[in-house]
Amino acid sequence: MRERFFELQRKARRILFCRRERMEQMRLRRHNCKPALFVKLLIAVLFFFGSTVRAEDGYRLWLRYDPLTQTESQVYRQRVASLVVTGDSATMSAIRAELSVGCSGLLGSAIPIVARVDRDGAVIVGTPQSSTVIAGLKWDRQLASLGPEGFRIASARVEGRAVIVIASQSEVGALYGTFHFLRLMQTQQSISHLEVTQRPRLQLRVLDHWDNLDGTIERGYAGRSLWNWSALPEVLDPRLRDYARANASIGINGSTLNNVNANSQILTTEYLRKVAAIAGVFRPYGIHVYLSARFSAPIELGGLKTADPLDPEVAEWWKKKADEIYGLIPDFGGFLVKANSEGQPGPRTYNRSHADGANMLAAAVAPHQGVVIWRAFVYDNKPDYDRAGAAYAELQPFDGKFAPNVLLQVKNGPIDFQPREPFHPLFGAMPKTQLMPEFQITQEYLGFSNHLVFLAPMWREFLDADTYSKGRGSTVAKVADGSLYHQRLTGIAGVANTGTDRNWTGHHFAQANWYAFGRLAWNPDLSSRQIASEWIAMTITHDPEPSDALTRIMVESREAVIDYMTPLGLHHLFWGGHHYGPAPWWNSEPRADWNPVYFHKADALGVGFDRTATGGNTVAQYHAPVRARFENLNSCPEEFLLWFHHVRWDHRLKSGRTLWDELALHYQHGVDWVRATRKEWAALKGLIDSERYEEVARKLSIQEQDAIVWRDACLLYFQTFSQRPLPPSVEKPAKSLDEYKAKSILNQ
Ligand code: GCV
Repeated sequence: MRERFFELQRKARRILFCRRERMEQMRLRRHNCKPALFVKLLIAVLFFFGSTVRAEDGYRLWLRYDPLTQTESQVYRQRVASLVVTGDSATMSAIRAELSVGCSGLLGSAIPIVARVDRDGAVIVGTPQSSTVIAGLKWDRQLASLGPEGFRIASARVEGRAVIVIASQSEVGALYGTFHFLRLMQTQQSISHLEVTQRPRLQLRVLDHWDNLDGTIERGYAGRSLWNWSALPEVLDPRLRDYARANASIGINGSTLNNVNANSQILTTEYLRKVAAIAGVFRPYGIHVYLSARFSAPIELGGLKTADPLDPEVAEWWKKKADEIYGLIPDFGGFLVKANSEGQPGPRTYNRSHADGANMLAAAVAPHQGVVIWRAFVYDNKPDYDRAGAAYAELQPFDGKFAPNVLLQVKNGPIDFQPREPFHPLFGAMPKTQLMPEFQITQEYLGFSNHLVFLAPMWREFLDADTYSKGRGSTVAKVADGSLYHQRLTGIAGVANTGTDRNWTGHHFAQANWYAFGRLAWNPDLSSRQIASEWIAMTITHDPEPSDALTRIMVESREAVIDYMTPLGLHHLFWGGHHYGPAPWWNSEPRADWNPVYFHKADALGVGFDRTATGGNTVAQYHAPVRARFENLNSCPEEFLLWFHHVRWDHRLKSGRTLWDELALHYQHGVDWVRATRKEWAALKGLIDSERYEEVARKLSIQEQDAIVWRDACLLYFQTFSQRPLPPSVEKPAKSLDEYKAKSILNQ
């Protein structure tokens, strides 16, 4: 409904834009001189080359700035005739460079950079400090109300000239405004009567890199780490700057450089110098560097006998380490910590609480305005326990006990970045703690960088989930942005999907997930459809037909992947270790709660994890109306059915079909969707540059093969329990269960 509304809104805006622009054009034609012949010729030549479908390797991401059509650029050129960006700081220089490359590229010829407003169509960018023109507008109060990173873009008159002003209190805010302005043109919006004010809803918008110091990336599917530690600090890869540009363009303002499964070497002086060099490249783009800190570093680096957070020597070691870091990197963001989780050391090792650990580190960075981001991804091996309830049990009792500069980073769901999970019950359960959602952009459980899966719908579903913690409307988005509990600090993190692959993310469409993360971190209300169509316009095509088809494909993709992987609330059916293909039979991990059989609990009667009072009862961690909805088999949303209930194979669902039949049809639907998508993609041949067309086509064929394996392997395995035939519309499996068990898809 909401998506439909935005689509209609977009269409209406387009019509208005065209009408307004046509009138504007007529008016301008009457008053302005006609372009000289050579300019016309130049534009024509540029447009000829610009409009020819050409090879693209994806490196430029959504910052391509290829020429728009002649009609559009002619209209825009009336408004963008010169660029006035005064100031010599690194950020102002970055703004000048981006605006110049962006405008000149989009409009098909160089737009002059000038020192003064000397014509209509000047675009003025800066702050009241960097620009006397902006200071003269007396926007200070309004800019102050937009906060340090917010901006205003408005059409105005300066010295009798019609101009566009992009202003902020800070230079980084002006940079964000610049990217927003460029995006307006990249997505072909009107810039004739601008009045835009924006401010980010969340303060810390951070990409977490699970990059190891040897250059590998945990759960990375797009090459090696972007940080070349052996060449740093002397050699600065130009790609670092492009990484920073891309992030700034979508408002990301933090980057945690190393894996949460941390190596304490990153905190040695040698590595800190390298980190400082990276921070130097990121700084003009407003990106703060964070580091994952290994809790036992005082032992490994400092030679102490303990890392007990209540030991004064330990606290002193961290304080000195923080002082050293801030000496080298004055705008260092802070520490990210994975403690007492999956073998990592932490305060529980010393019988101290997570709050003890986090607060000790927080005290070390507090004098420097740093933060500690403490991860809530903790679970324990106890007999008969439900892993989904572990983090709540361990952390909720400490609500209100964390220092003011601590944020608790909580994954969107209670297990582990599954294709679908209900929202984590900690959201809405810790009103006195600053909770920071953690998303996984890299597709650990979603077909790596082989499957086309647009993740915005997943994140939307999570942000829109109603926790009911303060009655109806207490959405996760409101918990995260601080509006529900008035938190001082807010933030959101996404585990990055970037690497050294030329196209950054392995799959061209995976770039859209990086983009979507940044856009939602800036404005958690944006619709998936809007984000997808923006990204397509900036990255793939402006042609309305393919754009519409691709937007629909992207928005549908996540549900389709759930269908062929884990429909109806199933979860964690993945092959052990790499988590790529299906292995619902898997039962050989050292911990029970790493095995698919632990999660689906299939037997002759039915399938699913009973998390109600008759089972693990972790449903009780949700607030009353949510709990009741999930708890009752009849009111539980079918997409979470097997997450909360062990359901009989012959149980009838809303469709009137049995659970078994419905399950089988979901799997088949997932495969059908990939096949249909391949056909739709094939129909776009010639409309999309051949390089990206072929690469995506290749990935889609892998996706189809994988979807078939998922369907067959899961249905054959579950059939050994249900003992029921497949419904007639479900295809016969291509291989036997034993064959699927013998080899993971990765080795076929
Ligand atoms: C970085 C999952 C992943 C691990 C990851 C962990 C985490 O378990 O499989 O690779 O470790 O989550 O988020 O800490």
